[in-house]
Amino acid sequence: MTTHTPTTPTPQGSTAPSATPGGTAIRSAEVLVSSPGRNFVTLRITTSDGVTGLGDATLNGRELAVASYLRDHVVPLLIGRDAHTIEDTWQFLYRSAYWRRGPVTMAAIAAVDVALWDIKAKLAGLPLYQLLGGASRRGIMAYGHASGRDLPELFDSIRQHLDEGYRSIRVQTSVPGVDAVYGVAAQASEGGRYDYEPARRAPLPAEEDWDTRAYLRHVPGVFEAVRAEFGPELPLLHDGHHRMTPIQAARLGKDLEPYDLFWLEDCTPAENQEALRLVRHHTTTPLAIGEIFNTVWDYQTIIREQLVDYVRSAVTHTGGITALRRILDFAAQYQIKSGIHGPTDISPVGMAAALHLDLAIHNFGIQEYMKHSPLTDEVFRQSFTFVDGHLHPGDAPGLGVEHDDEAAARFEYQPAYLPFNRLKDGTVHDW
Ligand code: EZ4
Ligand code: CO
Repeated sequence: MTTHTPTTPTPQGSTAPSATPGGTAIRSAEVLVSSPGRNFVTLRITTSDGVTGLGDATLNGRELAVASYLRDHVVPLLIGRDAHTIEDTWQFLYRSAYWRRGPVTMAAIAAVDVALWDIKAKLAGLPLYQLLGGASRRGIMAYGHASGRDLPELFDSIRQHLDEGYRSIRVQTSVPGVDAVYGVAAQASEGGRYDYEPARRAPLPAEEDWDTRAYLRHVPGVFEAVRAEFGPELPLLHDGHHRMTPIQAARLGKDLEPYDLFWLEDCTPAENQEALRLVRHHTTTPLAIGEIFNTVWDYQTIIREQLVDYVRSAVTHTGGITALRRILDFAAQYQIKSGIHGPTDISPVGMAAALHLDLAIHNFGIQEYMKHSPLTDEVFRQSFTFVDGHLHPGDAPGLGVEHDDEAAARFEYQPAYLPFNRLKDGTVHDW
């Protein structure tokens, strides 16, 4: 900011770089909260020429905190700023808040960042990936979520995903003696689709149970059965969802080696980066981590010591395209690839942002992709395609997603919580 000639103070009192000619000053910014099947928070920025950009600000189970952060503390700072100054706006929001990092702050910054990239690409008349360096591949390999309470149900779910065009599959399974387990559909919903939605719309979180020893005994046999049924080629993934200690994770990684996993995700709680050293020394099963990380600092040790193989951050929870691009460029120097978070709590806006980044970067690994519900698709009109296991963001200018306000008005916000876990003796455990 100091290198800029001081300009007339903008309405928010800062000397932001002056708006370039052509009507790119930000005229308004709206926070749109809707619940088409599940809750989404969307930021829409409009320039003085009426060009709009969208950003996803959804933080599953804590949605209104980000809506307030944006509405009460960020939107007033955006009015009058030059929509083209993406980097300056990112630095301004990150540094001027003084209170740095954290999921709420970084989700809010991400929404602004992505909306400004959308606007810049629309003004250029180009799909966003062209501004990020252009396409580095023809399509984006995506994996879906198969699950089952027993092997026949799991095999059905895998076959269904193959029929839907998936060519890489995450496998989650019930554990004998444990009633409700993360990532396993309670039942085959109408139409036979296993639809697992982690955030339950209710005033209180659902309670699930957990037993790590039972899990460690059960899971290797499941992967042995899946390999026997589906053969050696199908890429298989598994999510440990932060439940193991380092030594337990090391054992699971070793036990799963014969089944050639694409990755084992979130094997230990993510806060302690050093925990991955022990796991890494004991197993060649590839590791993925980071869906709950917010900044590059959460990856500092992990990337420098090459303790994982895939970075799992979402564009939406890590400060946007600007910040995730930096994390992935850092990771690339250590042969670590992307595995961008993409469950249904990332809105179609957040998914589109991920796809443009996936297409452009060199160190792309895989993209998580759970199809959104038909209700969600009514509110968010998308232009991405999914063919033979590969996604493509499409070639519409910008992100390629439009928000239908009329449709959104039919779906009011409903309180929703992620479940949580207790061990058999009642102790709260990582979920
Ligand atoms: O539980 O996004 O890999 N994917 C996941 C997700 C997370 C949810 C939490 O909001 O672990 O399903
Ligand atoms: Co996960």
